[in-house]
Amino acid sequence: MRKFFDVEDIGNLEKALEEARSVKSNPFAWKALGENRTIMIVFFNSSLRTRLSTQKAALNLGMSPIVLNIGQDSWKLETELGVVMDSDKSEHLREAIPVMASYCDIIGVRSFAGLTDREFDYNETILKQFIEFSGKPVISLESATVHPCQAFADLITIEEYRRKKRPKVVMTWAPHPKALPQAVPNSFAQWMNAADVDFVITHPRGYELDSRFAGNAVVEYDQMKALEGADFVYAKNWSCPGVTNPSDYGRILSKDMSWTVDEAHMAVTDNAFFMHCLPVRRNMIVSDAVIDAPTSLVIPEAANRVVSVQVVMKRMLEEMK
Ligand code: AN0
Ligand code: CP
Repeated sequence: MRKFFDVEDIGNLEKALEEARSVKSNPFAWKALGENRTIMIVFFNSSLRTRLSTQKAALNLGMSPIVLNIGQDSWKLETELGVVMDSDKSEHLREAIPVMASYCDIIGVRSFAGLTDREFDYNETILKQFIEFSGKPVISLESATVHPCQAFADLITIEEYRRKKRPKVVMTWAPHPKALPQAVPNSFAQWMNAADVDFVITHPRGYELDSRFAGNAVVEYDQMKALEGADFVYAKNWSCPGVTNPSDYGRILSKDMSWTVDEAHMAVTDNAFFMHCLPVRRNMIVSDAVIDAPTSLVIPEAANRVVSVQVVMKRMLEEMK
């Protein structure tokens, strides 16, 4: 595996889930694989889970992690090609990437969407430079349009908790005070479309996800109707993807608090489990009662972040042998 970005990169999902189960039940079984190997974990943005789970998974595999926070620990990096570098950015990705790559065997990158230039974001301009200029396997740790380690962990969690062969999974938009990227809902949609689940997306009009990720998923604009009979409720805020109106890209179109997932929303489900990738704003995205209920999976879901990224790194290491 040279890159982990799309659901296709992991291949057969049943096989991946089986591998996740063995990694979870025996996390140190592949400790020899990572001997004398290094993963460079590069952050352009904040993180709690991704930073810690990726390091933990590397250690489980016997690999050494190096973490770099761009702009805090390093020089500020220019990401656009062909510009006159007269701003506060001292170094270009074009040099920084091959230098970082020369110190490691795998690179993981977190670089959020800027939410101002749709083309720059949706072309994955930064991640593509990492793939092109590093010559090393690259893992997206949430790049402009995708967060595959999260979606894989979400799928592992659904597989662990499902009470039906083909559960109904509803992804609902929820309000948030700041404009957030579409990476999490994009990847979740892409992975759910590939999985054996009955998948429904609900959001206010204008929040339609790019068809590259939403595929043929059912979109129901009536949130309550969408939630009826759900087995899993996956809440997430995202800003306008700019599909119907490109000039709205990255904007907040609604702060409608009636979309906050509370007990009234959960009451129409089939005693659904609640999921969120975290970090979550309480009483904006979800009420205290719902996130604190025994049906909330947010903590086991976060714990599975070690498992998902460990499967990915394990496969990359196996190909290096
Ligand atoms: C980010 C997002 O919505 O993409 C990271 C989520 C994993 N969330 C925030 O910035 C709050
Ligand atoms: N879910 C997730 O990626 O969390 P962090 O932003 O804290 O890494």
